[in-house]
Amino acid sequence: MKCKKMHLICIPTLLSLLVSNTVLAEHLKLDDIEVISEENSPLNKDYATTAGDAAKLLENEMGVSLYRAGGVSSLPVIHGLADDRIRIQVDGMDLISSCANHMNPALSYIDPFNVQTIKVYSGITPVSVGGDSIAGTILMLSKQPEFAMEGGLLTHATINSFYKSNNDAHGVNLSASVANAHAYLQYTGTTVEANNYRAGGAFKAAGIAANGRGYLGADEVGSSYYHSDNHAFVLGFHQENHLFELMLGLQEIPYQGFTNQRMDMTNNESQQYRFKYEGHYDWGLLKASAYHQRTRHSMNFGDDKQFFYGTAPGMPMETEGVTTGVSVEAETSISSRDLLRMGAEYQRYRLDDWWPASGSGMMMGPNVFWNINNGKRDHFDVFAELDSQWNQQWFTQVGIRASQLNSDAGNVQGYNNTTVGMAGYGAAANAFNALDHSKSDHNVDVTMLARYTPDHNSSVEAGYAMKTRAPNLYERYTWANTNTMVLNMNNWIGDGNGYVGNINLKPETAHTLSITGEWHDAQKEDWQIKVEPYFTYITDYIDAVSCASVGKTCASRTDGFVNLSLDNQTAQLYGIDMRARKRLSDGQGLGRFTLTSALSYTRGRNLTTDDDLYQIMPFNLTLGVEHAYSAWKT
Ligand SMILES: [Cu+2]
Repeated sequence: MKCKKMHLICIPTLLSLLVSNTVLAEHLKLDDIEVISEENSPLNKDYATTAGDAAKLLENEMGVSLYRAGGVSSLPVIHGLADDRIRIQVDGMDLISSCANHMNPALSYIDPFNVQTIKVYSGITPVSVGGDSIAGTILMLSKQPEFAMEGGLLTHATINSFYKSNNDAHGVNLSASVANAHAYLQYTGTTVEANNYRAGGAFKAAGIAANGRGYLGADEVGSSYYHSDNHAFVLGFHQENHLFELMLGLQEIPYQGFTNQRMDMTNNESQQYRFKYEGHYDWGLLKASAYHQRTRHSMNFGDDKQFFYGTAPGMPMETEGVTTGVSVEAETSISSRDLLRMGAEYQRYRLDDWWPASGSGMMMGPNVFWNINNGKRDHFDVFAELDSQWNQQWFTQVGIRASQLNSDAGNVQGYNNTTVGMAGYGAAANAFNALDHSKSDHNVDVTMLARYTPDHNSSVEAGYAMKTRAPNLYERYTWANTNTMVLNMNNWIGDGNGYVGNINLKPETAHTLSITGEWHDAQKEDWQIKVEPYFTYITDYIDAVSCASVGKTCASRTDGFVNLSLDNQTAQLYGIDMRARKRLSDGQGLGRFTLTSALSYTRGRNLTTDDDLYQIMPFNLTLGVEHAYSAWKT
C-alpha cells in the first residue's frame, strides 16, 4: 500500500541466501540468561522499508512517533517528548549525539537488520532502565549469541540485498557466525546507499538546487541522499551459568543529506567497544557492562546546497565525542514475593566542536571557531527497585534512582577576536570565558507502579513517575550570539531557527501519571484492545525563548526565522494511545485476516507562554487489515 502511494517498486529481498550447517540438529539458546520484558515487541524487519534507519523499526510502536532528519537519522518521539529527553540504549550503550544539529543520534549507530529485540517503555519507566531522561526509554539489542550443543558446531551465513526504485536505495547485509558449545564468533556488515527520493508529485518548481549546483526535478526532495556502512564483530564465551561478550563496532557514513538543516553530514566515523557479562548465581542474576565509543563527525554544505559564499569555500564544522560507560546490576529474590534489583552506572562524556576558518573574510576567519571546547558531562547513578507479586492478581513495583551529574566546558574563541560588529566574536567569547562553567546537578527519580490482573482477559496498570534530565552540552555551553550564520549552525531541534545556549539552565523534572488498560481473549489471539491515557507536568522544561528574556542580545534577522536562546519554563502534556486488533477469519481457505487499528493523540502546552510545544504528532488514526497465508504476510 505504502509502496503504491509513493510510486515505487519494493523489492525487499532481491537476493536472499541462507547457508546453515548444523552438526547437531539442535542448538543451545541461552533463554535462561535473556531477560525479556513484556514490552518486548515482535519485529517487522522489512529491510527495504527501514533501509539503514533503525529508528524506523519503532514506527508502529504504541506511544512512539518519528521525525525525519537524514535518511538514516530519524529521531523518535515518545508521548510528545523527543531526542535527549528519551533514554536510548543500543546494546547496553548510552550513545550521545555529538553534533550541533544532532545528526548522529543513538539509533543511527545500529543497522536495523542487526536488531533482534526492541523494548519500548512509553508509560511508567522502571528506574532500572531510566535516568537522565523525562520521556520513556528505548532499548535496542542486536542478535544474541547462539551456542551449539556440547560437542557440536554451529555455522550460519546469511546474505540479503534490496533495491527500491524511488531513490535507487540499495544495500547488502552480510551475517556469518560460527559457534561451539562454549565460544561464539559473529560478524555482521551492512552497506546502504540512496539518492534523493521523489515525492508523490511536483511540490516546487524544477531548477538548480542552489547557486553553482546541479538540477533538481520538481518532485525531487533535495538533500535526502545517504550512504552508510556498519560492521560489527562479536565474540562470546559461555561457561555454565556465565556469559561473556566482547563487541567491536565500526561505522562510517561518508555522506548524508539533511532536508531540515542548513548543513549536511560529510563524514561520520565511529568506533565502539563493548564488554558484557551476565551470570546466574544461587542468589540471583548479576549483569555488568563496560563500553567506549569515539565519534568523529564532519559537516559542510552537501551537493544540493550552495557551497561558495564570497571567498569562502564552504563552512567546515568538526566534532569529536568520546563516551565511556560502566554499569553493574544485581537482581535477587529476597522472599517468595519480592524481587530486588540494585545497580550503579557511570558515564563519562567528552565533546569538542570546532569550525576551521574558511575564506579570506572576517565572517569565518582567520581563526578556528570553538563552539564547545573540551566539554565534559559525567554522571554517576545508583538505583534500587523492588518488584512484589502480592498474589495472583496484584503486582507492584517501586524504585528510586539518584544521580550526580557534573558538566563543564573550557574557554572558547570565535573566528576572530574583534569586539564590534556582527562578524566580531570577541565580546561574546570574552563574556562566556569570564563565567564559571562548571555545573553540578543532583537528580532523583522515583517510580511507583501497580498492576491488577483480575482474570485471563484483562489487566489494569497505573503508576506515577518523577523523572529528571540535565541540560546537554549544546543547551548549556553554546555561546555565540552576534552572528545569524553562527546561530543557525547550532540547531539540534531541526527547525531552521538560530540558537544560543544558556549556562544558567537547570535540569527539567517531569511528573507523569499513566494508566494502561488491556482486554483480550485468554490466548491473546482472537481480539485485543489496549488503552493508555497519560498526563505529564514538567517543571523547568527547557524551551526556546527570546534572547532578550535571558539577558542576551542576539543578531536580528528578517528572513522569517528567529534567533533564540533557552530557558526553564513549565509545560504540560496529556494524551491517549489506543491499539486494537480483531481476527476476521481463522486461517482456513484464503488464509487469516486480522483487522488492526491504532489511535494516538497528544496535546503539549508550554504553560509559561501558553504556546503549543514543538514536535507533537497531530491526532492520528491508522486502520489496517493484515493477511497471513502460510509464510506470506501482507
Ligand atoms: Cu552534524
